[in-house]
Amino acid sequence: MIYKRSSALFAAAQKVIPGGVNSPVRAFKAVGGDPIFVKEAKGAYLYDEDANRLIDYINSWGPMILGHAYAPVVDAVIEKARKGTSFGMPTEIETQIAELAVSMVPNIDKIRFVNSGTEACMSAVRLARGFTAKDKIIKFAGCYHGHSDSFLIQAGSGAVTFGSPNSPGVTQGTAKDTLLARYNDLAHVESIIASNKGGIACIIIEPVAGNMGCIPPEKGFLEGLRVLCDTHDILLVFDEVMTGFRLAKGGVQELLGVDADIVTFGKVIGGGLPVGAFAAREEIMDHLAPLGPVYQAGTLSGNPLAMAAGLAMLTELNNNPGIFKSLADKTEYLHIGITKALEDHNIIHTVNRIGSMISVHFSKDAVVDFDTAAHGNNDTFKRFFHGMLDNGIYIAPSAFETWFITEALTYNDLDETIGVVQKVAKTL
Ligand code: KE4
Repeated sequence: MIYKRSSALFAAAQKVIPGGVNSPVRAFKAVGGDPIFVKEAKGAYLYDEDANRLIDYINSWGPMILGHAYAPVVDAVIEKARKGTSFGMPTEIETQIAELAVSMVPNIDKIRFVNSGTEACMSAVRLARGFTAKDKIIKFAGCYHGHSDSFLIQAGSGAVTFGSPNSPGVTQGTAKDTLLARYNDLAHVESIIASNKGGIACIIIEPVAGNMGCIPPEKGFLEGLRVLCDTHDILLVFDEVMTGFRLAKGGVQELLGVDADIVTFGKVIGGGLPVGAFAAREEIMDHLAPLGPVYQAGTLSGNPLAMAAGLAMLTELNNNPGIFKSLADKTEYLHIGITKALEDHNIIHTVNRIGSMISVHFSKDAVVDFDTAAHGNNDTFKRFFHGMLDNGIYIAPSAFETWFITEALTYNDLDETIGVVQKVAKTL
């Protein structure tokens, strides 16, 4: 593949945008080489600035679940834009999408829209702290909830599990209130709760992890968290920014039958425009300003343009619930094909999959948490990534990401992808 124009655009971008990108993962730092600049996209395909066609397995990191430039979403945005893009005043469409989301997702009575998944998770934690009058939170190593200070915390000295900042600019004062647990390790969570009796406001988790590659919860893990939260008066926050409206109409709560107290959303809920949201039962949500004392606000929150995209997207998904099984079937087909292609060439690997989320790990161990995800052979992954890209397949430019399947993919696209894995496997 030729990437001349992308490289030239990247050189220009770096002069005026830090690292040439507006979000670090796009810079290809984990895989090397210059990032691809996209000119346009339609359905399952990206068209880059060098006129290469790429089958897209990232789909803007999740939002494009029905494919790029999906007509009902595009038409809704164009129609709404002609009537004004933002007023900073209430509009009917906010109520319409709120009513639809509440009807689709279990255990929520009310929802507040914001402009990103980060804002949704940051606000959810503030709400949990305000509602419980407790300061500490438990998060899981390898789970990503956006770039709010409370989340940019890495495991401190293992035993005590106190976090330490994993970014300059995050203070020790903030880090001390974030406790780090191991994903899929209920006993570890229990020990942290025992060491912080009465001080934990919430446990925030990706109920299916997507930021260590795709890691489903082991049987009983989420159920165990639910029991611990009920026993110790802790709120359970499901970060469904990735999984919401993707793994089922009602997200992981519906798919796996575990109830959360607060749920956060992003990505799909905005149909490709900047929308995040957080939701809960009424007694929790009514703690939010202007009703209650927990402050949260945003100039463009609920703006008509983003709401139009989100409403069109959720309406399509709500009216066609068969889409979720179709997505899962396509992902299973891809899984089987990738596994056979890599096994044919004796490539040590493991594939994690649930619903329309899948990831390939070049590791012999089962990938069940951050540590085992880190065991993957990153050099092999880099060769795999570039081999796929050079043959027209765009997968996540990091081994610590999940792929996102779009309904726009045909089985021919899947067969083409599997064929490329066969070809690339020879080079690994
Ligand atoms: P945003 O602020 O990027 O909209 O959402 C943050 C977020 C929160 N929770 C989960 C589970 C997420 O996956 C994300 C963002 N996901 C990353 C992909 N790993 C977005 C890609 C990026 O950072 O550019």
